Amino acid sequence: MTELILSLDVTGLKEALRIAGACAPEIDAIKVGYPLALAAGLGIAGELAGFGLPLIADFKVADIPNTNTLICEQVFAAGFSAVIAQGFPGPDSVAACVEAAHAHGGECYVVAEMSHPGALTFFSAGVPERLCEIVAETGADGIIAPATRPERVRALRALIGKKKILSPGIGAQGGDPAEIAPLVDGMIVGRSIYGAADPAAAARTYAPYRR
Ligand code: 3DU
Repeated sequence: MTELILSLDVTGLKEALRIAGACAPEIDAIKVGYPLALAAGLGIAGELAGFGLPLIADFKVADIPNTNTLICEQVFAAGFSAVIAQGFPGPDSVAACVEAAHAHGGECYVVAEMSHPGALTFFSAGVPERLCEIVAETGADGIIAPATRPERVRALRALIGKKKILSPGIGAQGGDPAEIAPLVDGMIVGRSIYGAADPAAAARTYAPYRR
């Protein structure tokens, strides 16, 4: 199954709730990042809980293990069901996020490769492959991989097997849902849904790619 994950990167609480409510029947999860969490507070998880969808905290957690644990405890106490961490701080830092997530019955995803052009400065030369090894070593639940580079998603799939791949970069960043959906477990879509005049209708255009 390929899920549709709404990246809710708006900065108004009312707007966030209006868009989430309109899109809820068309999506499988909501991703909240710094834009909304900093604007509305971590309590946004409680506000969104009523829609009955998994809530992914995209905080790209990237600190020492103890700080990662403290961050993730806050994330899961607030009601999120998954957290996204960076893998470059190393396996012990990732393990701290995975342990906190699993202790709360949640999930932890690790950024293996980012989707924007400049990502290749550091997410190259074997680094994403090493990050996939860290995912395996730590028992993380999956990776974030770029919809803008389907060939890279295929290469990373070969390394992580049945673990999940969630993929941002569809729509506004140029990724094609028809090409990426068969390769991944979750399509992460932000602006092309929440920025549309009718977000629910925009979300429905992804229905053919939700399997
Ligand atoms: O480009 P969009 O508006 O569809 O939003 C994509 C979301 O996914 C956004 O929250 C961004 O911060 C996040 N993301 C990437 O776009 C690329 C990554 O490699 C990781 C996360």
